[in-house]
Amino acid sequence: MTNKISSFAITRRSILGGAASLGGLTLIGNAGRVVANSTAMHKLVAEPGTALLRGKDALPVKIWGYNGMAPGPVLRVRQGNELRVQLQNGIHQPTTLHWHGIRIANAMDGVPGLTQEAVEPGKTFDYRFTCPDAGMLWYHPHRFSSEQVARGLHDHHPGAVPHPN
Ligand SMILES: [Cu+2]
Repeated sequence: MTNKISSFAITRRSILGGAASLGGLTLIGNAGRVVANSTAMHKLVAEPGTALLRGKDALPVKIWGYNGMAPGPVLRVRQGNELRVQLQNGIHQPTTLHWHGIRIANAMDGVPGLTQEAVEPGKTFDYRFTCPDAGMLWYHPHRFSSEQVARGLHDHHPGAVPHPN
């Protein structure tokens, strides 16, 4: 497995196991990266990577992941704080980041053709919003979602974790 360590601001390790089920396949990804209470600009690069299927004879499989990992990093944000994430598109399809279930301004909601233009290959988009509610939520692309999520572009279910003060 390629453990691609990104420029992501890692402040502590997640206790989550790093496994995610995708359409009956179980991927053993990297343990979730947790970014605690940080208002720095974080970077999520949608890009190819590798992961191991579960099993003693598992072989690496090609995936798309955030920072090359599936699932992508856990983003832990204190309720009421701002989350800033730069998405960089390193795959060959347009993509976005949708913040599933988080009550944010439409312009940050990542629905191409409705709330923003899709982020073309090689381009970036800066997401910036305040997390109003405590909860365990997740992020994923909202362009060609059935393919992009299935290939590994998602965080843990749940993933982004605003929590109470
Ligand atoms: Cu969703």
